Amino acid sequence: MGIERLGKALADVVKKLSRAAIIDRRVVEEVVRDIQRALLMADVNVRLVLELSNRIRERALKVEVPPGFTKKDVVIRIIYEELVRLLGGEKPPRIDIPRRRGYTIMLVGIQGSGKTTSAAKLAWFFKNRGYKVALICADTYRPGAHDQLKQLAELIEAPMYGPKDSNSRSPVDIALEGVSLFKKQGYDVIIIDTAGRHKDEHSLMKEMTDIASKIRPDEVMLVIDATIGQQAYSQAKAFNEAVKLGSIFISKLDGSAKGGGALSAVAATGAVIKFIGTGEKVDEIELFDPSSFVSRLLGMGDVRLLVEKLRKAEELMSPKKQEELLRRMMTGRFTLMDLYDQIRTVRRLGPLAKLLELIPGMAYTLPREAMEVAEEKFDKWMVIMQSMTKEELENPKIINRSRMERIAKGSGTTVKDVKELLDYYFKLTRVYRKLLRQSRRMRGLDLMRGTRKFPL
Ligand SMILES: Nc1nc2c(ncn2[C@@H]2O[C@H](COP(=O)(O)OP(=O)(O)O)[C@@H](O)[C@H]2O)c(=O)[nH]1
Ligand SMILES: [Mg+2]
Repeated sequence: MGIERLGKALADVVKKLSRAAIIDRRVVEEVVRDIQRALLMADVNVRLVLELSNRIRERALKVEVPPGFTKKDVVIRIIYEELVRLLGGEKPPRIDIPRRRGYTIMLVGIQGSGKTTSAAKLAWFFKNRGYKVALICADTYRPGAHDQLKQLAELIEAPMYGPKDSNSRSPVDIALEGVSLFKKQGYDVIIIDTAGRHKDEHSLMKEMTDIASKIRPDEVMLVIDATIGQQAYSQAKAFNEAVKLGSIFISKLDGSAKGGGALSAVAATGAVIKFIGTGEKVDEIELFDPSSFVSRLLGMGDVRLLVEKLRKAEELMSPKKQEELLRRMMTGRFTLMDLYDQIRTVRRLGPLAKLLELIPGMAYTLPREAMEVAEEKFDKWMVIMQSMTKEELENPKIINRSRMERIAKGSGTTVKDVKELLDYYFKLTRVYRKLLRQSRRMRGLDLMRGTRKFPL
């Protein structure tokens, strides 16, 4: 099953979810089974599928849906986050190789996985970023290996080391000579291409171990073919046992490539995917970005935006945030600045009416009909507050008639508008104080930890 099919299968899961009236254990189980099926058909390793689906199940059963969102949104987020997490987290890997130190990258992988092509791609990539790059051919096994890399090296105008007639030489010696030569010449990045086929797997792995222990490369990069399916897991594991892998290059992630192999290779090794190859040409290389990979997988362009919004909403209703707010209110330190922050956060989140209840006390101070015009009003208030001085925002009591006139003029509003905002602010602080007295009387502050709304 190709990567598009996996995406479609996951999208179907999500669709099914949105039809469900409630998310109970039965629905979650069904969804988890569908996800498992989709991942297995995409060649993701069985153990990994179980691990992933267990985590998704566990989180989905505990789901809490912030106002303004649907259960579907929250479950998409869980699937997205678990997949991204597996792939090494949200940030794309950083390429910050030091200059002039001869940073060595040793490529490993079986015959045909794309090592030689990827070596040239990497050289092209780093050269384009201003690095001095050199290549070494330590594949003494396959006839023609030398010429293939030589041609590519000429194409990108990088030097290449390696004897043409190499089958009498040891790959360890060739690699050692090449590295010492290029280090002396002050190259920044030295890329070593290796063999991928031997009489048996054991002798191949031994050769890799030998080269790595002599060269001590800064980074061993596994090149793995995205189209090989279930074998990806055992292949990656075998190489990782022979030489500790630092990173992964997924080749052939173009066309009908399977996505699951990539996931499995990561799971088998704990190494991060740094690059993907998307074609046969030397410039068809991309830095791997886990979140865009997973977004593509889920077939939804805006999944990242959704996750972002959900996180903000959650932060707003987090007990910690509410408690902090309570403290500020309690000590009379809830200022217009705080109000401004709150309104701005809420306006960024989108549909307002449903989100209003995220702000403690807000729903009690605004009458029903006010909710409907609140969006417009909030925008106006933000403009008004932008025309205030820092001093006025921190200490609204000083805003007298003449200040009001200045603020109204500066914000293109009327004194009546400014007064309305201030009335609202003072009303809000009064409500806060009252709520506080009540809640303290009723349960004490500690009991409010973890509650979403005020215990009225
Ligand atoms: N479509 C596609 N083909 C690739 C990619 N990388 C390598 N290949 C092809 O895969 C085949 C094997 O590549 P090669 O670099 O010789 O693999 P090696 O044996 O590991 O050195 C060649 O035909 C390459 O053109 C890729 O990202 N996309
Ligand atoms: Mg090769």
